[in-house]
Amino acid sequence: MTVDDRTQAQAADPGVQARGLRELVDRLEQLAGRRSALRPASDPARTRAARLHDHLAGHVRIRARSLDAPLVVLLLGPTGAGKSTLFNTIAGRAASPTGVLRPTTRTAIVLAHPDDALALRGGTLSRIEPRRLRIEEDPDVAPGLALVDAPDIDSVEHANRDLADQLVEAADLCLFVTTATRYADRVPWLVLGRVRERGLPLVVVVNRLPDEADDRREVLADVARLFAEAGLGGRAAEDGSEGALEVVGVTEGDIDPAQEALVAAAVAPVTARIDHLRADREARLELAARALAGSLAGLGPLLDQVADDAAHEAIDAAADHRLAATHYERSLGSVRDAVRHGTFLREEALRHWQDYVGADDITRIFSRGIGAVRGAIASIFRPSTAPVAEIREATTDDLVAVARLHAAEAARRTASAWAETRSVADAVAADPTLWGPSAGFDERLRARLEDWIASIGTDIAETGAGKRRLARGASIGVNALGVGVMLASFIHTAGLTGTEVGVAAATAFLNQKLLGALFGEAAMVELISRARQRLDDALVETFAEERRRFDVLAAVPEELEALAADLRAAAEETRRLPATVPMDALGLFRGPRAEGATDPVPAGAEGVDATASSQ
Ligand SMILES: Nc1nc2c(ncn2[C@@H]2O[C@H](COP(=O)(O)OP(=O)(O)OP(=O)(O)O)[C@@H](O)[C@H]2O)c(=O)[nH]1
Ligand SMILES: [Mg+2]
Repeated sequence: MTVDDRTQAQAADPGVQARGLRELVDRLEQLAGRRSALRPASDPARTRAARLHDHLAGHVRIRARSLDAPLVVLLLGPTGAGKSTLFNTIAGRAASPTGVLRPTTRTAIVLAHPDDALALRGGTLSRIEPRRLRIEEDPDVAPGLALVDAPDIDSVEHANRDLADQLVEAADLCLFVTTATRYADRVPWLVLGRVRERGLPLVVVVNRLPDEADDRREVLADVARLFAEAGLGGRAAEDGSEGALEVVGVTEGDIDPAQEALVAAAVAPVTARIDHLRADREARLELAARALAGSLAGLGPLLDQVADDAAHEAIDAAADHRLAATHYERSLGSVRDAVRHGTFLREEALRHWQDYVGADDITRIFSRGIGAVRGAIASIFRPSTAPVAEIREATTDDLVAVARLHAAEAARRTASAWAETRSVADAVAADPTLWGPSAGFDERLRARLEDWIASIGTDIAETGAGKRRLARGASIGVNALGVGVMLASFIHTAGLTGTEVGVAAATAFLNQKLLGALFGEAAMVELISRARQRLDDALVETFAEERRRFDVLAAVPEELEALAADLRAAAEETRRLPATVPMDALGLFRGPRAEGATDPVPAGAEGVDATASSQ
């Protein structure tokens, strides 16, 4: 037997298929979880993500474990169609309030045998909010089938529609209730589209039909025609021919006010189907298998849609990040310009420095040659009077101010662009501080600048170490030299354009002469370029920090791309499932007990296989 033969044999083995299916469901549920965790960016995407979750947890998982779990028959339709009235008629009591005020039903009302109630709560109906779920336990109804009265699908109540949608994902059979006058309404077709996509077996119940037989026939034929036009013409029969959609008529009857129900005979065509399913386990299994097959066939398209959502969001998220990056880079560029040309420096601070350096003396000395400069330096500078603190402070203040201005500009531009962008508008609206620089911006930048100035001091000490120059430098004072290097980082002759004359140019000239004389030309250039680099690093870090406030609000494109790819791969996998899995493996999907096998299978348990031989 070759590996291929073995793989094929395994693929044909119903036990392997059933296990494989359950493993696939586990992985799909993880994917659905990842999708929700990555916060879908729009309402439709949210709806689809929730649908995938509800569908996997409420139906596929339950049926992949056991076809014997209680069959869920759902009464669905527009408000006032008479769903609750039908429900009460079948229940034989006023279990679900009916009414003239629309909409009436706001919770899912479930009629089930007490043995089934636990399985339903822990399984099919586990994703329904407990306050929106009422299980009417009735020991007199046969176990194995739960009848659910749903809220309407067309009311103004969003919560009603959401709940009805959740129930559609969980059901095994949909009894779509409409009336002789309502069946052509537009809204229900949206929900019916999902019923079709999801492969949910469907029976249409046309309530309140006229008495006259011809009129009744005419209405029912028209209903069948409309449903067929909408692609709901019924499933393909075994022989490949198109099976007719089941359309069941209920003639308008008198209401029994005590039971809020019709006389039992009026709804006989509906009750007959339910009674048949209740009485015949094989019929239930066949329907459950059909519902599972439909579910599996519908998974591929749904997974693809959710993958598309994730892929679109990845593109949007990348654009959001790019937008923030563009604005912050532009603003950082403006700060760099200001730094490079020293345009933010106050003239008075520069003058102060010049006075200290003794501009007049030094120019005179320079004219006599470099040797004289070295000899005279110590006598010119008066370390005790160096305006180190003042100039540092003025420079830091000015640099912080110019950086804040541009950080504010970047924040304002990014926030206003994001406010217009669907994927991030809510995040911007929720945090008004995004429109300006972050709280503590000044303090953080100031601390970085202090570190920067300290690093210049260290660099000067190291550059001059062991050299005669240090002695001269030391006599001037490392701090004073530090100010020289600091100023030279902003303004030096190479960075000045021809138009920048006056105090800035003069200071640059003096600084360079002085530092060059002390450390040598090459070491001076090194000192200044290292100082400039470290200053740039501090600014880059500060602006990155500012931008990060935006970045954390937008999705991570790579995560969404990976999710989309995984969802697409999973969709392909569902398409490769043999269409006949549930039917061929019928025995394996049956629950541990014959009639009314109702205990929910604990997560991860392989209870279904163990009982295969006993079925
Ligand atoms: N006379 C008569 N009234 C009916 C019939 N079927 C329903 N009704 C009435 O129609 C109204 C609406 O019926 P419900 O059963 O509450 O309708 P629903 O589909 O459950 O409506 P929602 O819960 O709002 O979605 C009630 O006043 C019922 O008494 C019928 O065959 N004959
Ligand atoms: Mg109702």
